[in-house]
Amino acid sequence: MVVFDVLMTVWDYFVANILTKPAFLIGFIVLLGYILLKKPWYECISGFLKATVGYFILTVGSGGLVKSFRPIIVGLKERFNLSAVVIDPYFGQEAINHGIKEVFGRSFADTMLLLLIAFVFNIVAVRLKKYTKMRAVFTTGNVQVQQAATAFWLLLFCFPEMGRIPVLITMGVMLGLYWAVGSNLTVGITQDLTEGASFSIAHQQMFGIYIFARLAEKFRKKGENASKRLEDIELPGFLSMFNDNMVATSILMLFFFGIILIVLGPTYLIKGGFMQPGQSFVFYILQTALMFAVYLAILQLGVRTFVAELTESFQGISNKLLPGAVPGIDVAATFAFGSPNAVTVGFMFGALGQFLMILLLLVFKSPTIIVAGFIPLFFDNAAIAVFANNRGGLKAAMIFPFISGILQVAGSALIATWVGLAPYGGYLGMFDWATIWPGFTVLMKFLGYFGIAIVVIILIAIPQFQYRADKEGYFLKAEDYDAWLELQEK
Ligand code: ASC
Repeated sequence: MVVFDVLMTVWDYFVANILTKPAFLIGFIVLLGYILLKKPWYECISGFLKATVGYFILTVGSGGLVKSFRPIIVGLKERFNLSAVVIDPYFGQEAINHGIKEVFGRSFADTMLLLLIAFVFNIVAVRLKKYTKMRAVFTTGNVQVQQAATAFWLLLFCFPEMGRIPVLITMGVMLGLYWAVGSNLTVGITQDLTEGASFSIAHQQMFGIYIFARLAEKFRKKGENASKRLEDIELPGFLSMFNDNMVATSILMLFFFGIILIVLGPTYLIKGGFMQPGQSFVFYILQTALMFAVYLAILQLGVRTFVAELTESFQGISNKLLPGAVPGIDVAATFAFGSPNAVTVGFMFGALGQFLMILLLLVFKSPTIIVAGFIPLFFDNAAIAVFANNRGGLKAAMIFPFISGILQVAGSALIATWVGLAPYGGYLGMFDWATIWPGFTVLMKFLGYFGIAIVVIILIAIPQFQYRADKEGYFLKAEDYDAWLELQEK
């Protein structure tokens, strides 16, 4: 028992300081990779520092966006005293923390243990990739915690009597598989987008990205009439100012947040501590909107800082420890690839879809009203647009985020109402959690343990189908993108 306690203490320390802090996790992965490549010690240290600093820069960018724009959008709820569910991962987690005791008489103290099971499970699955066909390790610990909380609620909703250990095992298997299979799904399309940067996505919309990326290909195949990619479009005349990403982002955000801020009004903004008393409202709006472009630029700088290190060093790991593996990282990393304007387009069309669906909920007097949250609006839909643009061009980059916006709201309203989370005011709301996971929940609720088995079988089967679709290129694409390109030319 003493040995177990010591091990758990070590693990808790690792989870709290490294596993749930992706900057350090990626830093240490780079360090380990360089050590395995037998690089001189000073290059190992440099690599560790550049990867960690770069990832922290990414976090400053994405965290700045979240901190500045989340309260503004949520402000709509407070300003108009709506009793509504905010779709946002942090609100979702709060709602679960509040409700879980009242509704199920439980609390979930086993997050650390769950992450242990799932992380080990993921690594073993990749080590056995000959059989599992799984190629990616999920490293974005901050979102794993939010997902664990949500999955815990969904599971208890289906199996209220399930004991502590069975819950832990079921969630370990289901979440571990979702992480391994989801990040594996995005390996090929991310290699295409980044031209072989050797990472994949580990976040909350991996299935969504994959489905829309594949659907986007339909737009490409139409020869002459193919939809152009954003980066290939040169706008004429005054519109040419939109060719510049910083200018385009600033103008569109000024428009978007300008409207919201005017609706909120200076009185609310001053009371809420957003605006200083005596500050010019016009310049407050201007500065707020322009900060969007600022944080986006920071985010992209961060990605550029760490990606090269990660690509090179991971060869050490994929040569020696986990053959042919790639790391799954935060979806924000994709915003530095493809057309930067796709990010803005995705955000805008996602917002259009979400607002339309919210309007429909109001019109049809839905028992649950949704308030759009910044994180699903931005990180899901911008990423979907980046991939859709890369594989299908501009039209795809407009249509799919729009559809995603509709699904995020409709799916979240349905699931949050059904499982009883709505009264607590929040739901995770990211694409997979508004579509795929509600689907899993239906299976489990109506088929019981048999439903769990079906979910597990579906997840295990997905990489097998991917592999069978391209036996020759499947592993090569993750291991050596240039060699894969050559294979395609043949
Ligand atoms: C999330 C979440 C965040 C952001 C971040 C994006 O889902 O909880 O803090 O997205 O990971 O970079």
